[in-house]
Amino acid sequence: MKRIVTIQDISCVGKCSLTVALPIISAMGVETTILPTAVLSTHTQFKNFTFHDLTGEITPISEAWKKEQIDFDAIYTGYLGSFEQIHLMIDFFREHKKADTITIVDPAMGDNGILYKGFDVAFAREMAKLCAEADVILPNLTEASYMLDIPYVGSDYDEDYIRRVLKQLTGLGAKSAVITGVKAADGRIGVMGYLPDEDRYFSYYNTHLPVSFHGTGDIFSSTTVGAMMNGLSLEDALRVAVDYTLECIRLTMENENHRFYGVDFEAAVPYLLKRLGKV
Ligand code: PXL
Repeated sequence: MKRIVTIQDISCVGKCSLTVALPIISAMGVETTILPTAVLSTHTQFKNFTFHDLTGEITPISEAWKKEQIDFDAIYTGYLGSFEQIHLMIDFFREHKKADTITIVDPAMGDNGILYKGFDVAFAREMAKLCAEADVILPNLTEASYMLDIPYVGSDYDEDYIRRVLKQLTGLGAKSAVITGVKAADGRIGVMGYLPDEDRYFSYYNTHLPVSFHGTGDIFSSTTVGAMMNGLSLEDALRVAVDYTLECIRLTMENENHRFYGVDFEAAVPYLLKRLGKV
């Protein structure tokens, strides 16, 4: 069984970061070890939340794993809370990346042109340094724009524009880049990616439901990681992630009593497993 480690916060209530990565990647038949970077009562989109930083735990845990010779087929980082945590992730990659370990960075920092509470332009520039070290990076256009220090263009773009941004992203050093939440000219939504080694762009879109839920970026990234660990290429894994995320949103909309803070990803797990041919 493949083993990955995902490094992000635990938002106890909120259906994001580790509380979606752990169940989704595990359900896909991949051992999912975690390195929690902070414990919050909820994610930061709630009015009241607590935040307990766990930065001091990262190096001791990493060193203990090294002594135990625990290694990983993939290292997947998500929401990080400080400059120091970004630097520790760069160290973690150097310590734990074997020749065949895939590193995936979701620079979860913002959406719709706005950075989440507590982040600024300087943080985004620092996150770009972690992206430089990664095999795969999964920003949305907001995060990409902040990391590259270019204006956020909203919905006012075409595929050519996204191709230019992707090229700039791989220029940072990442081995491949993907932009999530890309809107196609025909109204669908999905991803565009660039593989510099092959000098090849790709895209994949599906239905755009006109709603927005928190945590869908984390569901998307987790699914991409899990699908790659099931042997899919990045491009094929992204197709599964687009379709599963859509299914999560679709089922959430069908549920009159859905939570306001996240999607019913649990209800769509059977779809995901069928899609991977596991059931
Ligand atoms: O889904 C991204 C995310 C993860 N973790 C925390 C967050 C957010 C987005 O706001 O607040 C704590």
